[in-house]
Amino acid sequence: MAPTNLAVGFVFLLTFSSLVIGQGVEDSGKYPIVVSTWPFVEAVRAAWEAVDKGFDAVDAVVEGCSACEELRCDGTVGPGGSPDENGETTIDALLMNGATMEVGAVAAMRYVKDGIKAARLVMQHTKHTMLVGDRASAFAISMGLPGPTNLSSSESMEKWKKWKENHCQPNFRKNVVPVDSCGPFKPKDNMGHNMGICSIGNSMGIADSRTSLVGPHNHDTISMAVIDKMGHVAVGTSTNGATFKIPGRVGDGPIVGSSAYADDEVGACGATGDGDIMMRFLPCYQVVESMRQGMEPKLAAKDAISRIAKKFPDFMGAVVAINKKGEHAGACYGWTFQYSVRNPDMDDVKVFTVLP
Ligand code: SD4
Repeated sequence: MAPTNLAVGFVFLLTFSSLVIGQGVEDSGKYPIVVSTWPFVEAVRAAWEAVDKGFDAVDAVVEGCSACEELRCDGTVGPGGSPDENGETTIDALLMNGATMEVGAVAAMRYVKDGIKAARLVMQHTKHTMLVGDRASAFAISMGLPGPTNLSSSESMEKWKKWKENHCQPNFRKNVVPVDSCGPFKPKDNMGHNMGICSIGNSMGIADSRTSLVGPHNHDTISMAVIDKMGHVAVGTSTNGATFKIPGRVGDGPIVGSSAYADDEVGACGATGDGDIMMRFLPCYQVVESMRQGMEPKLAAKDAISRIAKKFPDFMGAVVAINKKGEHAGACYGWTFQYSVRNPDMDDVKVFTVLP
């Protein structure tokens, strides 16, 4: 969450929403229900309004995620945030229908600000699952979305200029020379493996380089799950990814099973955090499959997170799990996580806080 928004957001939460604090929070459920990563209260309200009116889960997810893109939630959803090494903003988004297991995704999409609507176009009007880069933008525009649009904002440009002035530090490169400038970069010689010596990643230290790049202030994705009145489940994710990423980078956002997963027979999961690490573990697929085997949402969420933490003790991330009864729980590692819920028992969106 952007630091400037933190204080305002906290007052807002206390005033308009219940704030529930607890570790591995779980709540007995009901549906329809909307669950979203982070205190993206307006997005959850938009999805709730849709599902309460009778929209199906897929369309409610699109309404909710679109609201966040328009609001540019925390600067990390929609246009105008997370500049890459070239100062450009790109968008990753995913939509999954848990009734049909159809998926639509766009990755590293340029010039189009409506990520989740582009993902819906891929799902509903192609036989593919994911389109990437400029070709994803061209497809989205050809199918009626506005563009080409400059996705930068004065904030993203300002952030990028400061980073350039700081010799492009920190950055996502490793095992390259030079280490202290903006490049051009070349692979570092004597990496070790050519000579039968075990190389342990980055000589600067993986932990140090990641923690300075990935943190609560530059890593908030909306990942939303909805169960509609018919009991159908859908999920969606939208993000502009990681700040100062290498152009071409695709995060976990559009990777099905990583940032989100849904199956009508079981429930759903949404994830947020260090996507470069998380996508190696498909945590949301893991959560849904664990629930299928009978695990409660709380245990399934904790298990998926601890599998990652065991291998990457410096990673930051969280998942929120929801079963088909509407019971939900979150788990996190490396940071405090919040997720938002609206169900028929609540007067308004409730924000749950999960401690690491
Ligand atoms: C990514 N997971 O691109 C996303 C970013 C994010 O909270 O903010 N997650 O790595």
